[in-house]
Amino acid sequence: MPENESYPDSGWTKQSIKGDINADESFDLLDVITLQKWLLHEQIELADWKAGNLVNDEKLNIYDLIFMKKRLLQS
Ligand SMILES: [Ca+2]
Repeated sequence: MPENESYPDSGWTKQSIKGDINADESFDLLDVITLQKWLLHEQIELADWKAGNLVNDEKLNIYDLIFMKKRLLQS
């Protein structure tokens, strides 16, 4: 197998997945729930808030949550 076809399992530069704010390496409903809770000022920490910054404005807010929900529904 050519080297560039080996699947990124180990040894690849870790990049944050868009929307993966709890940094568990997948974007799913849990991330939406986490952001929602965070927006409601619950005492939770976002592991990677920048991953949730889907509307690129350097802020994390309700618009990102809406985007995130849309993305989830499309996947
Ligand atoms: Ca996640």
